[in-house]
Amino acid sequence: MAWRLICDRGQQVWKYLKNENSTEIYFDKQNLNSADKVYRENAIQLNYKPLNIDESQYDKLKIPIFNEQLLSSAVKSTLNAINYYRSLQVEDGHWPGDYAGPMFLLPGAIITDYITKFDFTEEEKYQMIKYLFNHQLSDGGWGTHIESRSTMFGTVLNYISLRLLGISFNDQRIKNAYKFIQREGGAMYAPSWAKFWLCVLGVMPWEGVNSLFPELWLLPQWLPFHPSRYWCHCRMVYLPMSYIYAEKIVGEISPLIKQLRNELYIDKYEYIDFTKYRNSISPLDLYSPQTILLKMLNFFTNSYEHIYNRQLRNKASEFLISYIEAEDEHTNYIDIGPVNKFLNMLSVWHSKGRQSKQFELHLNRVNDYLWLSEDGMKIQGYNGSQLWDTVFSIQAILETGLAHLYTNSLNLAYYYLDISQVLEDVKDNIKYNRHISKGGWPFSTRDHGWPITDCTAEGIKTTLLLHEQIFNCPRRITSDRLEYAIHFILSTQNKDGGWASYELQRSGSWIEWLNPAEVFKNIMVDYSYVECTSACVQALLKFRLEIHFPNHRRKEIDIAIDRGIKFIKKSQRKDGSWYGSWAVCFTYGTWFAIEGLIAAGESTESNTIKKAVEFLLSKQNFDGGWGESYLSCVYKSYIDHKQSQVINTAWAVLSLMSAKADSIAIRKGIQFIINKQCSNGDWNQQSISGVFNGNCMISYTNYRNIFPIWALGRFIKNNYIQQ
Ligand code: LAN
Repeated sequence: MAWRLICDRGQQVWKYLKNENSTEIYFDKQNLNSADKVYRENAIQLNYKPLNIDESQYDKLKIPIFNEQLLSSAVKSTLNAINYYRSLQVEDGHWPGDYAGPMFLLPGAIITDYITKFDFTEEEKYQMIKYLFNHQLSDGGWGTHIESRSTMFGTVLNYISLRLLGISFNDQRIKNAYKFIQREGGAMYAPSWAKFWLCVLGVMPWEGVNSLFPELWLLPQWLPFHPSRYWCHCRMVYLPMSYIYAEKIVGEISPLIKQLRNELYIDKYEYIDFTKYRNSISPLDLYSPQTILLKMLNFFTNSYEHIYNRQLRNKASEFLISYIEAEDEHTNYIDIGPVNKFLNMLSVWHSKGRQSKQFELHLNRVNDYLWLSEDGMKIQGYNGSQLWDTVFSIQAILETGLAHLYTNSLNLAYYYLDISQVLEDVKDNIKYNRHISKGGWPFSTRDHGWPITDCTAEGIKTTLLLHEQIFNCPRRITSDRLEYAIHFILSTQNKDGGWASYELQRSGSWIEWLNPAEVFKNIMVDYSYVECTSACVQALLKFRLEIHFPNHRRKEIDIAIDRGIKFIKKSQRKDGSWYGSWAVCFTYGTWFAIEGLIAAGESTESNTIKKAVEFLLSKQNFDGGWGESYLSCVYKSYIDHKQSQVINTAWAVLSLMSAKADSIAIRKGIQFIINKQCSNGDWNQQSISGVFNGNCMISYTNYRNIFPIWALGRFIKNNYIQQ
């Protein structure tokens, strides 16, 4: 195969090797979620060693064999599964995987490429075109993410991307997309995040968007609506957007741009009064409508745009660009996510120039976001999910009680934990509204460096587990590093007792009234989440048990745990479930809640647990599995998937085992997981399982291995101990 993934301390870069044959890998249009075949087939070819499982091997491994069939097949299935999965681990210890899914990210990269002429390679462009066509739907449009129905957000941006990549207007597939856009009334019905890109590209005048009021950043920080209080993702996206808006950056108006102006609208471009359409949005896209309050504020800021003071605007621009540069430096030019990555890059191009050192540094970290799968090349939702997949993989393998068989793999994974912990706060953290970082773990790599509450919690848990369970563990993650991690966790607990994702909640939830993004919910501040809270509580509990730290901040930890548990209980829904904000959906949230509660000593007879168990049991399908549609996340109520999903089943079964629930339901679930396994130890990729902001899905490719292994492992361990 001509493409290889090269990894270095978590950084993932796809390289095209000119001398090797390129083979196209088949993309199954039935299942729009990526199965990550390119990486996996490469890795399996290089690393896979067949595992000869016969009954006598179990004796050697000192696993008791019972006459009982299910247990025996569970053991077989687990060994086969780990044998396959460990071949996917790379030398720096992490498990790479496709972390894409959103369909509005690649356009940002392509538009930035077109304007700044940084030039993706021909091979990359070829794969991007393949990706975009692979995800075009039968009505000619594209969704907001790979499994969604067509939206204007997806269609307008991806249409433009293909045109910029050189696809002709006469191409039938482009014509179909063109018709879709025309049917929906033209590109002025795309949401504000798409309109922003249209303005930058020069296919919509800047009057087409509401004012971003760049001076907002100069107001005093104590104001409850000051941007420094927003959720870090929202803050870091609106930061470069405000700069670009202040400077009204527009790329060169080439003949192609002029053509696009004629393709995107129904009326002639010159005759359209774009100010009228600032708030227009297709019903296909509308998820979080603009409030009356926001519309009123827009009225004022739009009016201010006619009379603004040039000096003040310059001051705002200067402040914004220095803030953008600080974010670039803090993250080694990766930036917090793929949206601000390209917006920052464009800002730096404008302020420092194409030949500047800063632009060069940006260019070096573009590839961190690219991923290649059988569906083509895409921009991922983050620079990878390295740490997150690794901590879960470790826990899944350890759960089987077979750590002694996998010491190499676990030692390598420990190495990744070691090199990815953040050991310093960022420079001028207070000036740039950054919480402390020291001791925290990020979701991806240390170079990225934004620490996250639950990633830190899982980092602590797995470090302690490995210290306990790997023979001769080098213990490079020293006590003081763990104490800093605990300090990070204690410093991020919210007033409501829960934990948010990156930082403390810095303003009230009323601020959601000002959310300008019609396609996302709950983006304005960092709220407490059941998943993050449960992970943090579990980490504190595990740390408290350690003989090395018997009294370290004992009182504070005790109180933090109590408050966390209260938050979890308070957020249980009437039907006994918990809403999961970061994966699909109630099975995920409920799994986290149950694990946290049980770890904290909640009785399995308590009402809270009993109701949760009842909820899960009521959702089990006839085939023994559980299956939740991603629409559960969107509509915040349980929606069945057509088919049982292995990942949902694993979460449900793990929860039921923790809650010591009905063993028949558990056995049926385990049987379902085993039945679904492929002969090489893998599971087929089913529907997409991650989500953010209620409305956008994201792939977690390794979940299809991690969670079945974890569930099977717990099943074996439970039965092993009991008999
Ligand atoms: C993530 C990925 C990780 C995820 C967990 C750690 C799993 C979660 O428990 C807390 C929230 C967090 C950190 C999270 C938040 C939202 C992110 C960053 C993402 C889903 C990855 C991509 C997404 C980001 C917002 C995508 C860029 C799009 C914008 C709307 C800015």
